[in-house]
Amino acid sequence: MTFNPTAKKLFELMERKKTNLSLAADVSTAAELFQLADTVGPEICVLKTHVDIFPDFTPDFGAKLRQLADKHDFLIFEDRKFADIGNTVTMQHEGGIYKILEWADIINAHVIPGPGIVDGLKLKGLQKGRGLLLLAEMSSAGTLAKGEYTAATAKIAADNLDFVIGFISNNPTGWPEGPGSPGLIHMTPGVQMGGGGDALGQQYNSPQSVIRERSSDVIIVGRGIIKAKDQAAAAKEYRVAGWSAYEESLRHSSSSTAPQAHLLPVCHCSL
Ligand code: S5P
Repeated sequence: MTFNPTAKKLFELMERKKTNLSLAADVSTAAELFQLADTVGPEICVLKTHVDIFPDFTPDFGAKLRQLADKHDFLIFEDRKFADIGNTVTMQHEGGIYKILEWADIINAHVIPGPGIVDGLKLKGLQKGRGLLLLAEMSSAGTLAKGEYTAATAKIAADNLDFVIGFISNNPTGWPEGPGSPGLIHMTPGVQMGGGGDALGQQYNSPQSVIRERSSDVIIVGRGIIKAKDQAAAAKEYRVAGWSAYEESLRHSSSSTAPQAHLLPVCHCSL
């Protein structure tokens, strides 16, 4: 069970808004991002950003996004994928022009450097109540994040339950040693209604497959929504598909002897 305040906020807002949809807001400008966040905000639990893709980034970026997060009740996840030694990631998290620590509720990291990366991010993140997702698997073809690497990631998470809130995963139900410590959240990218992939190795599964068959908790959807003619309608469609699959999982698990990891957030009473 995670003891992190951001995890608690996330579980509560998912239940309140009936959504396990995270939008991967990979648009071309910050102006478009703010517009998109305002349009689809009511449908999502988490807005995922790549702040370094915006040519019109300004120092008030974080404050503007936080206003939208408060307006629509969602969390902000900066998909920075930190991957360096502890000392360096501490500076990357807090400093530079983006000042991610100031505005992102959730960040993520590769564990390729070993557990020191978690210590480095925790140094400033813990006191601000931020949460960390570890990349245990990836959605792209030929990923090296599998098997022993995934198991080692789960172990690092288990050793840091004050700060690690869960994983970026692809198929937690297939992990040989189970999907990590109870209560950790699984967020899965590579989601589109029709499945398929893109020309650069991305691989898609449907919301139903990701939540029901692969036992994830949150679907991360980018181009499935961004490229739709009606983004609000597409976001609603993904929210309904994701949430009904999640509810089916809950019903199924309550009648099974082996509850899935994503049931445990419901008993967040001890957080
Ligand atoms: O393994 C991964 C991990 C991540 S965070 N595969 C991914 O695709 N992502 C991110 O999810 C990626 O950086 C992008 O922001 C989003 C997927 O976008 P889509 O347009 O393919 O849905």
